[in-house]
Amino acid sequence: MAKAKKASRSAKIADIAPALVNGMDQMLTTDLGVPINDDHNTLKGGDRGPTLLQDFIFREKIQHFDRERIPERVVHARGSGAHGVFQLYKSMRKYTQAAFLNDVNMETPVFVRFSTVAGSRGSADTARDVRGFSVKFYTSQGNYDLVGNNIPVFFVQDSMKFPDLVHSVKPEADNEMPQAASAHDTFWDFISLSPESTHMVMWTMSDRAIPRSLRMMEGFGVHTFKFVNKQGEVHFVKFHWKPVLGVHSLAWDEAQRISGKNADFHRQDLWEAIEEGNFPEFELGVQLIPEKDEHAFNFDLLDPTKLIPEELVPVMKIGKMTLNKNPDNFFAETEQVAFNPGNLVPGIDFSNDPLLQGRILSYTDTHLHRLGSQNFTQLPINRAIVPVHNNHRDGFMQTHVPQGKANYSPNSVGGGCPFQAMQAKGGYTTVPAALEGETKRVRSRSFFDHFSQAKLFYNSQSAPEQQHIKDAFSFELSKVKNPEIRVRMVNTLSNVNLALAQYIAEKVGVPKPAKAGEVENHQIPADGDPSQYTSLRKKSIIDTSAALSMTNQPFDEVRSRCVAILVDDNVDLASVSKLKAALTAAGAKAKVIGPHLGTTMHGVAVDETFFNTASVLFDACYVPGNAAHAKALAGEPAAIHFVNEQYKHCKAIGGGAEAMSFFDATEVRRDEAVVLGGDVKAFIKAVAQHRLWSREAVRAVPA
Ligand code: HDE
Repeated sequence: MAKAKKASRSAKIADIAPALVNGMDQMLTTDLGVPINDDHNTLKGGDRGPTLLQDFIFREKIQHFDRERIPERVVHARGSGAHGVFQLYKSMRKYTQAAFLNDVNMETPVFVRFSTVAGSRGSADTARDVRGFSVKFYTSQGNYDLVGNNIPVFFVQDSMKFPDLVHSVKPEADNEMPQAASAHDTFWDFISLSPESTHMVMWTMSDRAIPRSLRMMEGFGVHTFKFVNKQGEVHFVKFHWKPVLGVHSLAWDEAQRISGKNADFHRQDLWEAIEEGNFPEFELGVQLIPEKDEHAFNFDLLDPTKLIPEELVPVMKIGKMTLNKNPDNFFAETEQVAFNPGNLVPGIDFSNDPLLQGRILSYTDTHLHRLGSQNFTQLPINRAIVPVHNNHRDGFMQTHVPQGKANYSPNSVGGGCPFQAMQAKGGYTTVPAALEGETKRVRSRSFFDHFSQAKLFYNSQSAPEQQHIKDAFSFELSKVKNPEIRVRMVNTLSNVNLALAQYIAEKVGVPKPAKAGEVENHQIPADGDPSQYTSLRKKSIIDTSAALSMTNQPFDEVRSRCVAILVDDNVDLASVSKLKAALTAAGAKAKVIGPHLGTTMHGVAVDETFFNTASVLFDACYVPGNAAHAKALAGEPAAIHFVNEQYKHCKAIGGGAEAMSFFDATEVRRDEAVVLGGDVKAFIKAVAQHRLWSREAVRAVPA
């Protein structure tokens, strides 16, 4: 009866305003559907009179606008999102009952948000920082979130320390400076008093912290989780994301310049790649450790400052995520998405990692504050794709309209619904785990080896990568005003590598250490005995791990690489067209940079000008054309600067057979990534090599 009434009511409305009801018309209305006749002028008492309070249209518009912002995330405020799908290669049924990891025919929708950590929502993309790598899987058993980073370890071992860490890295409390940067006193003060952070800062001072693209970085679940199969058997698991395009970084000087030239560099790169059909792809990998081998390593699996070297436990690739759709609306999706490492599905469980345990609380708490109501799970981006039935009711911004009286369990008035899911039908059960010992506020001694994996990481880097780490520490610590902090940090680093510490000491004006110094751990309880808290000096199980160096990643792709073709007004159309065709056929993006927009004298369409763009926004450059063109371009200082800067940043540089005279006017010296003479194939190969880092040893370009 009630249903019939409703239907006849909407039929009537449809008769009166059909377009308004079915949403086919774009007529401007108030939030309650009242058509608006004038949206440009407030209601006034007379032509030049005051605005009247009775203007409900104006009041609604301004009051809505006044409330448009929600609190930004305390960390990871700056982020970019994308939709996609996850396709399993290999069933994991043997290890986990998670349905999306069992059936290779199932395609699971995902939403991903990449982020920086320290900067605020409007900060630049290319800051030196950890990148967040969060994935929400909308599975047939509810939502599962893998909320990781692009670095496999973390700064602190216990969630109690997270607010301290974050306060120290954020802009300083008195003057709110610097934005999105760890190069300041409070961060290094905290780090130099917390030896457990040493491994992680080796990573953040490496090129991993300045990715070339969000599409070209690894992702890690960081913590150890558990896979549980139908028989209740447990395997510990570490999650990895491996980018199909390989892992590539920017140069630090380049990253800083990009921050000024295009603060949205990564966001735009991700957006354009998806729009152009260059869908970012990441393979999901797992490292599996049988439960019985929990103590098989000389570090604790529960310690989030440790990784499991791939040489000890190989990464098994089990599926691929493809990001194939940009969000329709930034706020509704990327800003309102609520990730939570506590969102599990049957077959996946927590380990006792004390950092993970704290996160289980923190994320929901954050969402309640940021999104304003426990009903944030009803927002389209957070909603499960399977039906949700429970007795949760009411609250701010409730959008469900439950039917009937049964809002409690057990009930008979609703036929006992919703009823509990049997384990055999996929009802979530926590895997039984033995607990031991007394209640204690403590850090396990098994977490006290603070240097062996920091050493492993440093020793595994190629020579240019090690130089970049030296440079990054020298840069960051040179920004630290308090010399005591610099001394303390150099002392910490003397435990990782003495030559590294000595190099940095010289650069930041503090005494060079003669040997590895004792490191004080200040994270001890008020009544703690400091001798019980000194770092354990363990040796890593292996000396180097190839997987830790970016040099050992794939280098055969130019797909979506951005190549600048530099032209003057008299460049010939044929040479540009041929070059463009070859680059595009290889999958690269080619953009013509010229003296002005429009077309050149011989009809070459110009995409960007020397005035509105910059060399740092391109992966490589090429000077085409004939001798006259090369000579004319040599008279354009911006073109000379462009090429010199690309050379300085170790990029591939190409030139047509007749373009030599242009290069004579530059600082470019010949090496394997400078391909002059018109061999476009060889040039494309050089672009795929990403950067010729060894060129930095020259350090001769004043660009
Ligand atoms: Fe987070 N973290 N975190 N974190 N984190 C947040 O949650 C927190 C940690 C990570 O794209 C916040 O919704 C605590 C490790 C990512 O929306 C907050 C601890 C790792 C994102 C929070 C950690 C991460 C966050 C802020 C120590 C890598 C962005 C806004 C116990 C494995 C998610 C929000 C997105 C966001 C708390 C440590 C990754 C405050 C307490 C370790 C990728 O809840």
